[in-house]
Amino acid sequence: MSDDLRIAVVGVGKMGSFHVDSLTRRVRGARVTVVNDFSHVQAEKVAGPIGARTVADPFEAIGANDVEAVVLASPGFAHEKQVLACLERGVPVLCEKPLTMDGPSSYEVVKAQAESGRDLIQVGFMRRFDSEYVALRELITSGSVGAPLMLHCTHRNPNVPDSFNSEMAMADSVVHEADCTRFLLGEEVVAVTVLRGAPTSAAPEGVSDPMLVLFETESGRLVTVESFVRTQVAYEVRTELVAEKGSATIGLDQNLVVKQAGRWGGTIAPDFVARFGQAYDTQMQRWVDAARRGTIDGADAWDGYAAAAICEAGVEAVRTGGRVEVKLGARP
Ligand code: ISE
Repeated sequence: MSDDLRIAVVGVGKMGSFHVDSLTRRVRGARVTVVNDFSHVQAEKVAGPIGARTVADPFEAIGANDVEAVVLASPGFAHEKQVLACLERGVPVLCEKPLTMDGPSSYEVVKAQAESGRDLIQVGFMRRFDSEYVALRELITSGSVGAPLMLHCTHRNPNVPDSFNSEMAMADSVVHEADCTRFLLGEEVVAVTVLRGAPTSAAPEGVSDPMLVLFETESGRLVTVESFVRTQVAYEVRTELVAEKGSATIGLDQNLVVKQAGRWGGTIAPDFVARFGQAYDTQMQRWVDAARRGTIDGADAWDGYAAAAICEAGVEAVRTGGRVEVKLGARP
């Protein structure tokens, strides 16, 4: 349709090409017009079948005349300058996590957006759109299980590249629980402690995998996170809420239990795209609808900043093995 929102997708690796597919086949009211990737071959492979054009420079893609909104799925270290370029041009941007690589640079982005006077930045914390997380949040806000006291989170990946060390597990994986804690409990995280336990033999020398992370919130609630990225089994993300008058668990992979030929069982998701595909698509539709109205609908720049600050403290806790406080600047 001619009034479709015209979108540039910057970075078309696993996540970016999923977003292109989502925008092309499942999301209404949008069209990918420009594709950028540091690999020209990859950009062509993704752009060709949908009739989009490729642009070699990400900033040229952000500034193009046939682009009204931007999806950033480039590597995290590239986000800061690219997000600021979107702000400068005044186009809505859906930026994959992390917003930037550390708290101070994310805070600069928060301030730059406040100065621009428009909410243009949404951060891709897709679990906020997953039906189970939404149901858990509704359960908490309904008050039917009483005040929330603790969360116990499990975050397991079947495998990751050898370069994925303990710091990356914090910044790339546990960042989701940092956001979910804030989303579910509605308060800031004030301290992070990390316990590095016995590692799996699948982990490279010196890498603590699994590790146990503890978040403390403003009101003193505790959140445990088991981060284990080399289980060699499947993708498992669970959260148990412990409240004053009840508890609730999500992520049990129990939607389809099959009984067949003397066996009983179900399937488990192999990776995060399989587990959170619905959440990614819903997030994209809501972002497109909001961008067409000139706003956002999901995690904002402040949420991206808070998660970055929590992970920065978490990375220090990984290195020092101690308790590290999270320091947040004032909300502009
Ligand atoms: C990946 O980048 C994600 O965002 C996934 O949701 C997470 O489970 C995985 O550990 C990360 O590497």
